[in-house]
Amino acid sequence: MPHPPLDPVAFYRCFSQRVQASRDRVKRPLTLTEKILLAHIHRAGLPRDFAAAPSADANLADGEYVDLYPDRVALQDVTGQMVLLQLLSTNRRRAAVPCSLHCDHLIAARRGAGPDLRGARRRHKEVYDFLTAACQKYGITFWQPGSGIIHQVVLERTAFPGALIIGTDSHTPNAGGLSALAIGVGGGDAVDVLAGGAFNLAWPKGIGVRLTGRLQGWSSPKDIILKLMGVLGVRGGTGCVVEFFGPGCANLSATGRATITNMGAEHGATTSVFPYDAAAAAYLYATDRKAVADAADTCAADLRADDAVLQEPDRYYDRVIHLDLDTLQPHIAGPHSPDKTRPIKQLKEEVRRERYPDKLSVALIGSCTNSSYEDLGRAAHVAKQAAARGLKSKVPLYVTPGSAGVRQTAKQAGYIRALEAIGATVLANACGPCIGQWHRADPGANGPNSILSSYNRNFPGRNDGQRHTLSFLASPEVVTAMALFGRLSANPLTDTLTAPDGATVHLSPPQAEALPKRGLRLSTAGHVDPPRDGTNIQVVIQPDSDRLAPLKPFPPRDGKDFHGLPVLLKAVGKCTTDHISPAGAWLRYRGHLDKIADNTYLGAVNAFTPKPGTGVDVTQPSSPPQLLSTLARDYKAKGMGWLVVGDTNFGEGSSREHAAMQPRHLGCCAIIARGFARIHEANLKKHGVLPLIFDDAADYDRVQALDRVDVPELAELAPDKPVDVILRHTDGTHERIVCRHTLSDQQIQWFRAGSSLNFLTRWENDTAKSPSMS
Ligand code: MIC
Ligand code: SF4
Repeated sequence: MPHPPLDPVAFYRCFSQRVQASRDRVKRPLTLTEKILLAHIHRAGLPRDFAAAPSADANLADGEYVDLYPDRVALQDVTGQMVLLQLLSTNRRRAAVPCSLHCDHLIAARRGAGPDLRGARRRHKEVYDFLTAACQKYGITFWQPGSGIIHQVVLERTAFPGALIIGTDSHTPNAGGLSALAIGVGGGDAVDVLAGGAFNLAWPKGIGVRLTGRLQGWSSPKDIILKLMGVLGVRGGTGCVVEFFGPGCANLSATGRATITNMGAEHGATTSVFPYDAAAAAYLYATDRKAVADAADTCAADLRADDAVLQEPDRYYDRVIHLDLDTLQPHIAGPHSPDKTRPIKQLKEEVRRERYPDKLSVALIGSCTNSSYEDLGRAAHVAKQAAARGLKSKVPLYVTPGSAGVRQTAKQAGYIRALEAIGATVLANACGPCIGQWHRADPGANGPNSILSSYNRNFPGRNDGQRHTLSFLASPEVVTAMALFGRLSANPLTDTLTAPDGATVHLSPPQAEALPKRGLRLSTAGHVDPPRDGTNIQVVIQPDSDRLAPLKPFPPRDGKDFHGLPVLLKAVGKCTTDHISPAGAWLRYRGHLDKIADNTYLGAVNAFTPKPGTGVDVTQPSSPPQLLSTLARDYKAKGMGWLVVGDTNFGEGSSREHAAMQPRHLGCCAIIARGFARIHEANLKKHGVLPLIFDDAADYDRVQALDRVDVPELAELAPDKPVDVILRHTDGTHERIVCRHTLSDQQIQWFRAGSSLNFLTRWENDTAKSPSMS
């Protein structure tokens, strides 16, 4: 049965009561993050229904695990396949909470929206049919290909202030622009919640970002997050929620705020959030949700940090950063990392010094982080100035609108026409080149070249699969302007263009309204609501399919210590999920674990071999290096487990649980790293791989190519207890090193059971056998 629509009046009444109860209990003012988390904590033994359960005690200790009950779950088509395959292996008959699935990642950019969509429907029919049937079965709303990118659609339709949302995509924090606490998770977390369990989260620290002033000229919300990326780096937000406050917030639209919270995924924060106010309400009106705004208005004070927090932020946030929007310059990030940022005016000199290819080969605007009506409006304003003087983009320029609603409204406003007038190709409302779904045809692609986009990630190989492409990030308006210059070293704020008639053209700063006067044109087409009863719907997977395969449970751990594990890979430097399980062409195998496992660690740089993605066979060290997936399969066939050694922020980037399931499927027992990205670490725990952290980061250097590694005393594994690891070197010597871990009692049980899903299904079976527990 579909879930009943949100009752905003009941939600906000209850929200306020819970916030008040929590404040009384902890006896101090609360941040917005704390309010939303406390309002969604579950106390064992109480009904889970939001309206029924009072909020529980929490001592708000950083890092302590709490059980939360989210209001909604969002899935997309490539991570969603694994979620639904896991759900099929439980006894669940219907998703326990409202959920939507969005078809956005599989649509490849080739010729433009129409043909690309038709191509995707043909090529991915089997997967779309599977997703449709599984959504119908579990009562999940299905958003068809073309309806939009998950985070823009969630913002437009289902997110609401004060909500706790989880989504199987790292950019789920986008909804923080509308004052929801929206957290990117791996599929395993979504399965737990859809199956009726809790979302287990380590209590985050708080980073407060105080905004003052108003953006000027070419500066935009993208520059706020790019600036912040420079301050925090790709790890600076780890374990924290970034909460914005201060008078500058009022000058940003909800979609502009969403750009900032979306890209917060790049500094590793659990999520980011803005307070609720008139701009958020305006967005609710524009997306046909006046009733939600009216109800939220009744408890607006509970949808922002308490006044005492705002007066003394240093007392209540672990760190406070101040950004003055009046003086903020437009920024550009890149290449290869989103935290390599600088004001545009500094890039010219750097291009020369670093010998970055100056000629831009492609420019792209859109992606979930910058594809709103306002974004397209500002880009179109630049395009209009150029078109009026007969200028065209000097490089191919691609545009991905965020949703069908944005596209339609932008079309009506003339934005699409303005962009097409300078030569832009408008692609489907989908991820496309942002995730390597891009049939790049320009000649520039064949060697080192520079591309510029308004996307959020720029890891090597991400967009076009070519590690030699240098990818830079900026706001949509800056990308559009730079496309007119065709040069990376151009500064559209100061440089001039020459029109075909010889006249000098100086682009003036972009201007556009945040929202159309009559609201966004949201159509009812594009989504399929589930039937009242889907229990009898059959979800068919063809036995010979290379796209989908039912999941076999991972074997439980046998209780023995790990002994003599070879080191499959010692990753050097950045090892993102794009290095561990690349996307692009591999996205088609996201529903087939064994097939996609062939790409495992394909992009990882191994300390022991010259070519990324390869490793040395410890059983035949003189043989040539092999593909890591082949080597892992070989060890597995020989009955040998193995481990991986990683550097800092291991598994940075996406939420894809494939990056944990694939190694597990191929026999990975443990990963020892200098540190993990939050979602990847959670995914490893969920799928029964032991994530260990070098207590002394320098011990990373002790690991040698042909070492065999023991992890003794696994039976003693306990929360907060260090774990000894023994490195046995080939010269007969050994070294004992100390590792830490962040496993809770429950997560240790998952490890022993082989995975959290094994643990869940065992629990379900026990519950079914014992009527007294049902
Ligand atoms: C991404 O931007 O990397 C993705 C593709 O959206 C991923 C999800 C995935 O790998 O399916 C993410 O960010 O979580
Ligand atoms: Fe899609 Fe790119 Fe956003 Fe990921 S970051 S959801 S691939 S648009």
